[in-house]
Amino acid sequence: MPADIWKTTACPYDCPDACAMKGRFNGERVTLEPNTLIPWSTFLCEKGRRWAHRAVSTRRLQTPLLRKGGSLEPVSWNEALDTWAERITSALGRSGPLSIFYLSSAGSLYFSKLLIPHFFAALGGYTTKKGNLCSSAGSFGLTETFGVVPVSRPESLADHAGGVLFWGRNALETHSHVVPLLKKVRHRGGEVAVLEIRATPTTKFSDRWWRVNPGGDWALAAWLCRRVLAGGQAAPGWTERVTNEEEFRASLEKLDDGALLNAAGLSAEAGEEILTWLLRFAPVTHYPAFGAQRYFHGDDQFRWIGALSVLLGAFDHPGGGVAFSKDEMALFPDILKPLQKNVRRLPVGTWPLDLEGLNPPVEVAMVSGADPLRQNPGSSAVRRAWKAIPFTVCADFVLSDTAEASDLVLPVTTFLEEEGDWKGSYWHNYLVRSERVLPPRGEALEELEIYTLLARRLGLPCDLIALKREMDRSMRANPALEPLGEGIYRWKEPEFWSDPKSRATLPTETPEAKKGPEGSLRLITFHKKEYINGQSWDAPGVPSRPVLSLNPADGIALGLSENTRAFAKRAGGSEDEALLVTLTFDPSLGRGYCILPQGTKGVNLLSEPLASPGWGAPFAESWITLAPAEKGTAFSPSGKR
Ligand SMILES: Nc1nc2c(c(=O)[nH]1)N[C@H]1C(S)=C(S)[C@@H](COP(=O)(O)OP(=O)(O)OC[C@H]3O[C@@H](n4cnc5c(=O)[nH]c(N)nc54)[C@H](O)[C@@H]3O)O[C@H]1N2
Ligand SMILES: Nc1nc2c(c(=O)[nH]1)N[C@H]1C(S)=C(S)[C@@H](COP(=O)(O)OP(=O)(O)OC[C@H]3O[C@@H](n4cnc5c(=O)[nH]c(N)nc54)[C@H](O)[C@@H]3O)O[C@H]1N2
Ligand SMILES: [Mo]
Repeated sequence: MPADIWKTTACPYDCPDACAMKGRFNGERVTLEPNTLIPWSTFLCEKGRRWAHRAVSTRRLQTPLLRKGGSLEPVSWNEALDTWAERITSALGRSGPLSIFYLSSAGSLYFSKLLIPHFFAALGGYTTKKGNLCSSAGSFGLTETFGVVPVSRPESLADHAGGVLFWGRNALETHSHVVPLLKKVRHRGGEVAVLEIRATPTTKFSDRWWRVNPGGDWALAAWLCRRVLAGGQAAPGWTERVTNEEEFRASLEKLDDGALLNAAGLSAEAGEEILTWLLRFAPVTHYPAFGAQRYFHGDDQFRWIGALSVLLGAFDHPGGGVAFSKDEMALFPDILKPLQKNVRRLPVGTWPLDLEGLNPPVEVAMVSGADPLRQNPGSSAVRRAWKAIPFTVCADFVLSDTAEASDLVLPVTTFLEEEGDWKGSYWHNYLVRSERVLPPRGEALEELEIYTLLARRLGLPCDLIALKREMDRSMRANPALEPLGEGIYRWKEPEFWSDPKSRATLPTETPEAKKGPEGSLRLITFHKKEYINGQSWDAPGVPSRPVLSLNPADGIALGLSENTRAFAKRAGGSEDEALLVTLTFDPSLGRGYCILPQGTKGVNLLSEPLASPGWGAPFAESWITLAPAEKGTAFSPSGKR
């Protein structure tokens, strides 16, 4: 096959690695390969490679589906759009634009998704979410400390870091293209270390790992700050960049070393070992996890990690800062940002509870690139809220949990069937302009076209396809982007740490530790290598019954045996919310908590719908009880599927 039929594309996932790909289609099969014009796109991981099968999968939605007499029936686009437009018109007439609810999330991070709200701006307003399920708490804490979520460039870490400290980040599974960077640090004589609540592929890869209590990172960081100052080991220039040195010192003085180590779950010896390691491998890049900010005090976790990095010379030595995340759409053209007028926002973690009694009420809800019935905390509350909305619409390319429960399901194209969209990264500094690899499947339409057709039916002036062309033109003309060929661009993104204007305001308060009810275990859910978020439908080897692990001593204390089935239930939740799990014992875990992979059906029955500061979803503020599920038990909840 001639080389010129390879098209440029990029993996759409909410994954930092944002790999550039080459794709081609022979009329039957899609072939994907990594595009190494982005030097980090060295290979395609298993979940990314699967797009070749996903694109042509028989599981793809082929036609719109409309709920008729209880079940979803295939209908024409005309019927789908007419019904939808009618429901919107009557809701607008009764309750105004705030009765229209739009929910988007992390299904695809292509730039074009940011254009959809133009439709809602044309409606005159809408209701939507505030915060996101992913990074809100940590980003909030970092912004409070540094004024922004600080940008680090992977090239500077690769060239300058003496060590990398992962604060829980399970990079070997969730960010695997960072490995060459880690190897470069090691090649210079540096080390990689991890603070974790459990053994992971990342702890196995690393040179050192220490176990901390869930949510205990802030306390370790605060203890280290005290030790560094007491020992005169702080970087000489740290005070010049700090706006509140006196207050910070005063608040550190009030803290108690024993209480901090206890909250961190570490011995004084382990603390000293960590300090010695940090000083030996300075400058160390602090690389916190999304997992480490899924607590009520997720913001404080990152404030204190930020403070420690400043004391250890984040501003003095390249490679010494915090690397978490950044805005992958930072270059989305400002003039194409939709107008945000008359927008009502509900916290992403609690909207299902907040909908009740809301005035004006939500009458029509539409979801795009999101599966709240699987991925939001508190699945039973989400399901109840979704069912209570008079008309619900879900755009997806497969029948997600949310699609299955909606009144109208719209089949969308995947990125592989779309032309001229853009994808950035929340880790590296390259962007991709993607091309169409294959024609749309079945009757699937591009989401922007669907909303444009709907706007036309409603008589609204809103052409999203035209806006996308404008976005593409504007991106191509952006002087900040250096074209490397084949639709791959490099952005010399300014780095926070090397900017002489950068400042930090260090934390002066410490959080309270939350405790669960007697006899319950804290539940920590984590991401898996094999699939991303809730998109597990085509991942091989996912067990039909989720596997929950706990410390063997907790298992024995609760009268549970390994490799048996158990019902897991939210402490205080009802029996019909229980989830049937397989139990395993994991001695790498501490006492009082248990772990379960996220992203399969039913897992979020066990999490609490809550909002943390910064409008994050604190999934780890969930406590569960476990009961053996012997044969013949009367306790047989619906969650067992
Ligand atoms: N218990 C627990 N729950 C969690 C987490 C956890 O750690 N524990 N993690 C949270 C985190 S970090 C995140 S980011 C969220 C992610 O959860 P969501 O934001 O819901 O993301 P996904 O599950 O990846 O995808 C949602 C849907 O988008 C669809 N989709 C993909 N591409 C497109 C597209 O181009 N258009 C449309 N219309 N649909 C598309 C997919 O098929 C899928 O059904 O989950 C959160 N939920
Ligand atoms: N293959 C794959 N890649 C992904 C994803 C995926 O689902 N699959 N999801 C993508 C998305 S949306 C996101 S947000 C990122 C998530 O990337 P990560 O942050 O790596 O993922 P998590 O699994 O949420 O959390 C990482 C680790 O934090 C640990 N942890 C939990 N609580 C604490 C704590 O209090 N302190 C410390 N030190 N550690 C703690 C958990 O045990 C877990 O191993 O990955 C992205 N990449
Ligand atoms: Mo995420």
